[in-house]
Amino acid sequence: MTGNPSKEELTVHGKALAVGAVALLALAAGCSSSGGSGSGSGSGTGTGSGSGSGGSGGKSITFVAGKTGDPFYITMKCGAQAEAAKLGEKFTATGSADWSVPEQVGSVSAVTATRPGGVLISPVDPNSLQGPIRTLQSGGTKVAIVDTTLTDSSIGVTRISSDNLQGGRQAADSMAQLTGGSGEVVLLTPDLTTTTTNARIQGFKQQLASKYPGLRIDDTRQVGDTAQGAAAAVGDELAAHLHLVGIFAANSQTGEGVGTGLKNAGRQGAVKVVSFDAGPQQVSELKSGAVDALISQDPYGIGQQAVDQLVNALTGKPVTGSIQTDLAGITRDNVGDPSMSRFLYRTDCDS
Ligand code: T6T
Repeated sequence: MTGNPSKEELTVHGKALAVGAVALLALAAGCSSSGGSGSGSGSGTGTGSGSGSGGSGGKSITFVAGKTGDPFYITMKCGAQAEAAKLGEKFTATGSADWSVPEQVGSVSAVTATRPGGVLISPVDPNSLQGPIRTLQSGGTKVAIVDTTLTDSSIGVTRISSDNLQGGRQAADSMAQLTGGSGEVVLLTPDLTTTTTNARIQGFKQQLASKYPGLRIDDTRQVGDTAQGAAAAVGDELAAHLHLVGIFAANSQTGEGVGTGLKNAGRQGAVKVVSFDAGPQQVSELKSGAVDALISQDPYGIGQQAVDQLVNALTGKPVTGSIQTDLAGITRDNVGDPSMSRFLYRTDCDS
């Protein structure tokens, strides 16, 4: 991979980050294409038309996002697209606007019909996408599973993601520091099927059980993958738990809603918030004080590395079967640090 080298102080893999006062604990794919001279359009299925003079012999690489408008996937697309362009490979991106099994199954079928050389995909469900992705593979396409995972870990030539279990533990460390390690906390998650958010919740719970017995989880709420769902849940939780000291939101959308929910209830600042991811709105809420810490991923690097591995697979070079990318703990104290910039997500590839 050609991304920024891991900085020792930012690398999580078991190490806590110590940056700032709160010891830190620690894309649309809207369908675009590049590499060669590709172009793509809209949501649904993107098709590229680049000339692709790269080592794979003109085969294209396609990204299937979990949710096209999500800054996490937009940033992943930017990394994949830049890497494909660098290697001279054709690139297209597709996906659906919602986190939806039927829509992603439709995207995979449409992509399968185009017989791409390689596909990087974040499956929105660990089981329902297995059949369609096996069919894609059996047509000769090399597959990289990125971010979320499948139950059958033999599918794909490589799996690339953050260490989400460790990220959940890191979020718990952050919560303990922010709250002094005692009181009631609530966990918000989009659903109970997404592998990444499940691992984060599991890591958070494990860390509380082993290190912070004074922090008690009062509720784990499924709020849907929307800020509105999270904001409404925060209102309910504040009414039900008068002594709430903290909220952990397991991804961007849930994190975006927490600040609104707290502001609506006049409890901003009184309840500490740790959220996964670092979309622009999350970063702005961190700066304004609505949110206290972000556990951020490196989606750009995930996209870059997936393209590298797919090109290796297509050109007969050795492929790394499993890659974990870095996490970073971001607070008001370190958010402006240049070393954090690769952990801040984008809403377009030109910024
Ligand atoms: O947290 C990311 C991603 O890792 C997860 O699988 C789904 O939610 C996000 O896209 C953020 O919204």
